[in-house]
Amino acid sequence: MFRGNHSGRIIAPDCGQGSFGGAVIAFDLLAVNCLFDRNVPGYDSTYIELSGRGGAVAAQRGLLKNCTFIANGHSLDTTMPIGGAVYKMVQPFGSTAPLRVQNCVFEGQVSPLFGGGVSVRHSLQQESTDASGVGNLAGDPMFVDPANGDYRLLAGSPAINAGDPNFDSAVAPSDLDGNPRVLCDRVDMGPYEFVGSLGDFHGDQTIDLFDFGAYDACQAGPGQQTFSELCNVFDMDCDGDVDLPDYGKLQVLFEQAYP
Ligand SMILES: [Ca+2]
Ligand SMILES: [Ca+2]
Ligand SMILES: [Ca+2]
Repeated sequence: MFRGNHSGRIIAPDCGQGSFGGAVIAFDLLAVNCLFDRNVPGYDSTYIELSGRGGAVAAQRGLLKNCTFIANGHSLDTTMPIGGAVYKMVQPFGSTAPLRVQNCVFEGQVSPLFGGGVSVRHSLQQESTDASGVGNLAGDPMFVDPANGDYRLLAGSPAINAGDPNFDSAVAPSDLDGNPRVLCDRVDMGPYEFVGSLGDFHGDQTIDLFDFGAYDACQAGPGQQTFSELCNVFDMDCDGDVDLPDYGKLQVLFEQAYP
Protein backbone atom coordinates (compact mmCIF):
# COMPACT_ATOMS: atom_id res chain seq x y z
CA MET A 1 0.00 0.00 0.00
CA PHE A 2 1.46 3.34 -1.07
CA ARG A 3 -0.35 6.26 0.54
CA GLY A 4 0.56 9.94 0.58
CA ASN A 5 4.08 9.68 -0.81
CA HIS A 6 5.83 12.24 -2.93
CA SER A 7 9.00 12.17 -4.98
CA GLY A 8 11.64 14.83 -5.24
CA ARG A 9 13.05 16.58 -8.23
CA ILE A 10 15.73 14.99 -10.38
CA ILE A 11 18.29 17.28 -11.91
CA ALA A 12 20.42 15.74 -14.64
CA PRO A 13 23.13 17.91 -16.20
CA ASP A 14 22.50 16.64 -19.72
CA CYS A 15 18.73 16.12 -19.62
CA GLY A 16 17.25 18.98 -17.66
CA GLN A 17 15.11 18.34 -14.61
CA GLY A 18 11.84 16.78 -13.67
CA SER A 19 9.91 14.75 -11.15
CA PHE A 20 8.80 11.17 -11.66
CA GLY A 21 6.64 8.63 -9.89
CA GLY A 22 5.00 9.95 -6.71
CA ALA A 23 5.33 6.53 -5.03
CA VAL A 24 7.56 4.36 -7.24
CA ILE A 25 10.31 4.93 -9.77
CA ALA A 26 11.63 1.76 -11.36
CA PHE A 27 13.58 0.43 -14.29
CA ASP A 28 11.87 -2.96 -14.57
CA LEU A 29 8.77 -3.09 -12.37
CA LEU A 30 6.54 -5.91 -11.13
CA ALA A 31 3.74 -4.75 -8.81
CA VAL A 32 0.77 -7.00 -7.92
CA ASN A 33 -2.20 -6.33 -5.59
CA CYS A 34 -1.06 -2.80 -4.79
CA LEU A 35 -3.00 0.25 -3.65
CA PHE A 36 -1.66 3.65 -4.72
CA ASP A 37 -3.54 6.32 -2.78
CA ARG A 38 -2.88 10.06 -3.17
CA ASN A 39 0.77 10.03 -4.17
CA VAL A 40 2.29 13.05 -5.87
CA PRO A 41 5.42 13.49 -7.95
CA GLY A 42 7.69 16.39 -7.32
CA TYR A 43 6.18 18.07 -4.35
CA ASP A 44 7.58 19.26 -1.09
CA SER A 45 6.50 21.86 1.39
CA THR A 46 7.97 24.69 -0.61
CA TYR A 47 7.96 23.52 -4.21
CA ILE A 48 5.46 22.24 -6.74
CA GLU A 49 7.04 20.75 -9.83
CA LEU A 50 5.29 21.80 -13.03
CA SER A 51 6.21 18.73 -15.02
CA GLY A 52 5.77 15.79 -12.65
CA ARG A 53 5.32 12.57 -14.61
CA GLY A 54 3.57 9.52 -13.25
CA GLY A 55 1.34 10.50 -10.33
CA ALA A 56 1.92 7.13 -8.65
CA VAL A 57 4.38 5.22 -10.82
CA ALA A 58 7.11 5.96 -13.32
CA ALA A 59 8.88 2.98 -14.86
CA GLN A 60 10.64 2.04 -18.04
CA ARG A 61 9.06 -1.36 -18.41
CA GLY A 62 7.29 -4.11 -16.50
CA LEU A 63 3.85 -4.96 -15.20
CA LEU A 64 1.29 -3.45 -12.83
CA LYS A 65 -1.30 -6.12 -12.05
CA ASN A 66 -4.46 -5.84 -9.93
CA CYS A 67 -3.66 -2.44 -8.50
CA THR A 68 -6.01 0.41 -7.56
CA PHE A 69 -4.99 4.02 -8.12
CA ILE A 70 -6.77 6.79 -6.18
CA ALA A 71 -6.27 10.52 -6.75
CA ASN A 72 -2.57 10.38 -7.56
CA GLY A 73 -0.66 13.12 -9.31
CA HIS A 74 -1.03 16.73 -10.09
CA SER A 75 0.19 19.02 -12.76
CA LEU A 76 -0.07 22.71 -13.22
CA ASP A 77 1.03 22.23 -16.81
CA THR A 78 -2.11 20.74 -18.34
CA THR A 79 -0.65 20.54 -21.81
CA MET A 80 1.87 17.85 -20.94
CA PRO A 81 1.02 14.17 -21.36
CA ILE A 82 2.33 13.44 -17.91
CA GLY A 83 0.43 10.35 -16.82
CA GLY A 84 -1.71 11.26 -13.84
CA ALA A 85 -1.34 7.69 -12.56
CA VAL A 86 1.35 5.88 -14.57
CA TYR A 87 4.16 7.14 -16.76
CA LYS A 88 6.43 5.12 -19.01
CA MET A 89 9.91 6.56 -19.00
CA VAL A 90 12.10 6.61 -22.06
CA GLN A 91 14.36 3.58 -22.32
CA PRO A 92 17.98 3.78 -23.30
CA PHE A 93 19.46 1.90 -26.24
CA GLY A 94 16.23 1.86 -28.22
CA SER A 95 14.53 -0.86 -26.16
CA THR A 96 10.79 -1.09 -26.75
CA ALA A 97 9.85 -3.44 -23.86
CA PRO A 98 6.33 -2.43 -22.75
CA LEU A 99 5.03 -1.11 -19.45
CA ARG A 100 1.77 -2.97 -18.98
CA VAL A 101 -1.24 -2.33 -16.75
CA GLN A 102 -3.68 -5.20 -16.18
CA ASN A 103 -6.77 -5.67 -13.98
CA CYS A 104 -6.40 -2.25 -12.36
CA VAL A 105 -8.87 0.37 -11.15
CA PHE A 106 -8.45 4.14 -11.47
CA GLU A 107 -10.37 6.92 -9.77
CA GLY A 108 -9.72 10.62 -9.34
CA GLN A 109 -6.36 11.02 -11.05
CA VAL A 110 -5.14 14.00 -13.01
CA SER A 111 -6.03 13.41 -16.65
CA PRO A 112 -4.68 11.92 -18.83
CA LEU A 113 -4.06 8.88 -16.66
CA PHE A 114 -1.17 7.52 -18.69
CA GLY A 115 1.88 9.04 -20.33
CA GLY A 116 4.73 7.85 -22.48
CA GLY A 117 2.90 4.86 -24.01
CA VAL A 118 1.42 2.52 -21.39
CA SER A 119 -0.39 -0.69 -22.46
CA VAL A 120 -3.68 -1.00 -20.53
CA ARG A 121 -5.97 -4.03 -20.48
CA HIS A 122 -8.89 -5.29 -18.39
CA SER A 123 -8.93 -2.16 -16.28
CA LEU A 124 -11.62 0.21 -15.04
CA GLN A 125 -11.41 3.98 -15.23
CA GLN A 126 -14.00 6.13 -13.55
CA GLU A 127 -13.70 9.35 -15.47
CA SER A 128 -11.57 8.95 -18.52
CA THR A 129 -11.64 8.67 -22.25
CA ASP A 130 -8.67 6.29 -22.18
CA ALA A 131 -10.94 3.26 -21.77
CA SER A 132 -10.42 1.78 -25.22
CA GLY A 133 -8.44 -1.43 -25.48
CA VAL A 134 -9.01 -5.07 -24.61
CA GLY A 135 -11.31 -5.56 -21.64
CA ASN A 136 -11.23 -1.96 -20.43
CA LEU A 137 -14.29 -0.38 -18.84
CA ALA A 138 -15.40 3.09 -17.79
CA GLY A 139 -17.63 3.71 -14.80
CA ASP A 140 -17.91 4.03 -11.04
CA PRO A 141 -15.80 1.32 -9.32
CA MET A 142 -18.26 1.31 -6.36
CA PHE A 143 -15.87 1.21 -3.40
CA VAL A 144 -17.06 0.24 0.09
CA ASP A 145 -16.00 3.41 1.93
CA PRO A 146 -13.63 5.57 -0.11
CA ALA A 147 -13.93 8.52 2.29
CA ASN A 148 -12.23 6.37 4.91
CA GLY A 149 -9.77 4.67 2.59
CA ASP A 150 -11.67 1.39 2.08
CA TYR A 151 -11.33 0.56 -1.60
CA ARG A 152 -12.81 -2.93 -1.47
CA LEU A 153 -15.63 -3.49 -3.94
CA LEU A 154 -19.36 -3.29 -3.25
CA ALA A 155 -21.76 -5.87 -4.66
CA GLY A 156 -22.62 -4.81 -8.18
CA SER A 157 -19.27 -3.15 -8.89
CA PRO A 158 -18.35 -3.43 -12.58
CA ALA A 159 -14.83 -4.45 -11.47
CA ILE A 160 -16.10 -7.78 -10.08
CA ASN A 161 -15.26 -10.72 -12.36
CA ALA A 162 -14.00 -8.34 -15.01
CA GLY A 163 -10.24 -8.98 -14.86
CA ASP A 164 -8.25 -10.97 -17.39
CA PRO A 165 -10.09 -14.30 -17.91
CA ASN A 166 -6.70 -15.97 -18.40
CA PHE A 167 -5.33 -14.74 -15.07
CA ASP A 168 -2.55 -16.97 -13.78
CA SER A 169 -3.18 -17.68 -10.07
CA ALA A 170 0.44 -18.73 -9.63
CA VAL A 171 1.41 -15.05 -9.92
CA ALA A 172 -0.73 -14.14 -6.91
CA PRO A 173 -2.64 -16.87 -5.04
CA SER A 174 -4.16 -14.38 -2.60
CA ASP A 175 -5.42 -10.81 -2.68
CA LEU A 176 -4.43 -7.83 -0.49
CA ASP A 177 -6.66 -9.15 2.32
CA GLY A 178 -5.17 -12.65 2.10
CA ASN A 179 -8.36 -14.07 0.57
CA PRO A 180 -8.21 -16.29 -2.53
CA ARG A 181 -7.19 -14.15 -5.48
CA VAL A 182 -9.74 -15.74 -7.78
CA LEU A 183 -13.31 -16.32 -6.63
CA CYS A 184 -16.26 -17.09 -8.88
CA ASP A 185 -14.02 -18.40 -11.64
CA ARG A 186 -12.62 -15.03 -12.68
CA VAL A 187 -10.33 -12.50 -11.06
CA ASP A 188 -11.70 -9.07 -10.13
CA MET A 189 -10.01 -5.79 -10.98
CA GLY A 190 -8.03 -4.11 -8.21
CA PRO A 191 -6.18 -5.63 -5.22
CA TYR A 192 -9.27 -6.94 -3.39
CA GLU A 193 -11.31 -9.93 -4.57
CA PHE A 194 -15.03 -9.54 -3.86
CA VAL A 195 -16.15 -12.17 -1.35
CA GLY A 196 -19.80 -11.23 -0.88
CA SER A 197 -21.85 -13.99 0.76
CA LEU A 198 -19.53 -16.81 -0.33
CA GLY A 199 -19.01 -19.31 2.48
CA ASP A 200 -21.54 -17.67 4.80
CA PHE A 201 -24.19 -20.38 4.94
CA HIS A 202 -26.13 -18.84 7.83
CA GLY A 203 -25.99 -15.29 6.49
CA ASP A 204 -24.50 -13.70 9.61
CA GLN A 205 -21.70 -11.88 7.73
CA THR A 206 -18.95 -14.07 9.13
CA ILE A 207 -17.45 -17.41 8.13
CA ASP A 208 -17.25 -19.48 11.27
CA LEU A 209 -17.36 -23.08 12.47
CA PHE A 210 -21.14 -23.22 12.00
CA ASP A 211 -20.65 -22.57 8.30
CA PHE A 212 -18.00 -25.29 8.20
CA GLY A 213 -20.49 -27.62 9.83
CA ALA A 214 -22.98 -26.98 7.07
CA TYR A 215 -20.44 -27.60 4.31
CA ASP A 216 -20.28 -31.40 4.54
CA ALA A 217 -23.96 -31.84 3.68
CA CYS A 218 -23.46 -29.61 0.63
CA GLN A 219 -20.40 -31.23 -0.96
CA ALA A 220 -21.61 -33.08 -4.02
CA GLY A 221 -18.41 -33.81 -5.91
CA PRO A 222 -17.05 -32.46 -9.19
CA GLY A 223 -19.70 -31.68 -11.74
CA GLN A 224 -22.61 -32.86 -9.61
CA GLN A 225 -25.44 -30.46 -8.95
CA THR A 226 -27.44 -32.36 -6.38
CA PHE A 227 -27.23 -29.89 -3.54
CA SER A 228 -29.96 -27.53 -2.47
CA GLU A 229 -29.95 -23.91 -3.57
CA LEU A 230 -28.84 -22.90 -0.08
CA CYS A 231 -25.54 -24.66 -0.76
CA ASN A 232 -24.65 -22.21 -3.54
CA VAL A 233 -22.74 -20.09 -1.00
CA PHE A 234 -20.11 -22.86 -0.95
CA ASP A 235 -19.59 -22.84 -4.70
CA MET A 236 -16.58 -20.57 -4.29
CA ASP A 237 -15.43 -20.91 -7.89
CA CYS A 238 -18.96 -20.52 -9.27
CA ASP A 239 -18.72 -23.55 -11.55
CA GLY A 240 -22.04 -25.03 -10.42
CA ASP A 241 -20.81 -27.66 -7.98
CA VAL A 242 -19.49 -27.90 -4.42
CA ASP A 243 -16.31 -29.95 -4.33
CA LEU A 244 -12.80 -29.99 -2.92
CA PRO A 245 -11.49 -26.90 -4.75
CA ASP A 246 -14.36 -24.98 -3.15
CA TYR A 247 -13.42 -26.40 0.25
CA GLY A 248 -9.86 -25.15 -0.15
CA LYS A 249 -11.08 -21.61 -0.78
CA LEU A 250 -13.52 -21.84 2.13
CA GLN A 251 -10.63 -22.77 4.41
CA VAL A 252 -8.67 -19.71 3.32
CA LEU A 253 -11.63 -17.40 4.03
CA PHE A 254 -12.10 -19.01 7.44
CA GLU A 255 -8.44 -18.58 8.31
CA GLN A 256 -8.65 -14.94 7.31
CA ALA A 257 -11.64 -14.41 9.59
CA TYR A 258 -10.04 -16.27 12.52
CA PRO A 259 -6.27 -15.97 12.16
CA1 LIG B 1 -13.97 -12.88 -8.90
CA1 LIG C 1 -21.69 -17.50 8.82
CA1 LIG D 1 -17.48 -25.19 -7.35
